[in-house]
Formats: sequence, structure tokens, C-alpha cells
Amino acid sequence: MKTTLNIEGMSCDHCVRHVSDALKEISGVKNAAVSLKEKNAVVDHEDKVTLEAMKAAVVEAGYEVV
Ligand SMILES: [Cu+2]
Repeated sequence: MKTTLNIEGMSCDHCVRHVSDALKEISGVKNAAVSLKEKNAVVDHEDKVTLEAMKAAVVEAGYEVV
């Protein structure tokens, strides 16, 4: 399934990479397409991955989920 997270705080490609890597480290996440322009991440993941887990990964990376 796919979940879109709206993320605040990304300012450059490095941030995009940081968020992308954080999301992909979650067990069950297949892919994370992060857009600086759209300020979001479209996460392709197994059903077992919770929204809370994805939010926590983004926050832990230093960004905000809105
Ligand atoms: Cu940056």
C-alpha cells in the first residue's frame, strides 16, 4: 500500500536523501519517493508498517510531519 506524508523542514537534496533513507530503513518499506518541491514522501510499504512508525522515522531524522 502507499501512504503520503507531508513533511516540513526539507530545504535541499541532502534533506530529501536523509528522509528517504530514514523511511527505507523501516522493515516492510519497499520504496520512498521524497519530493522537495511537493514537500512530501510517497511511501510504498507492506500493510504491517504503521503511520506512526513512518512519522517517527521522519521526526527522528530531524523533520516534521504535518
Ligand atoms: Cu538539506
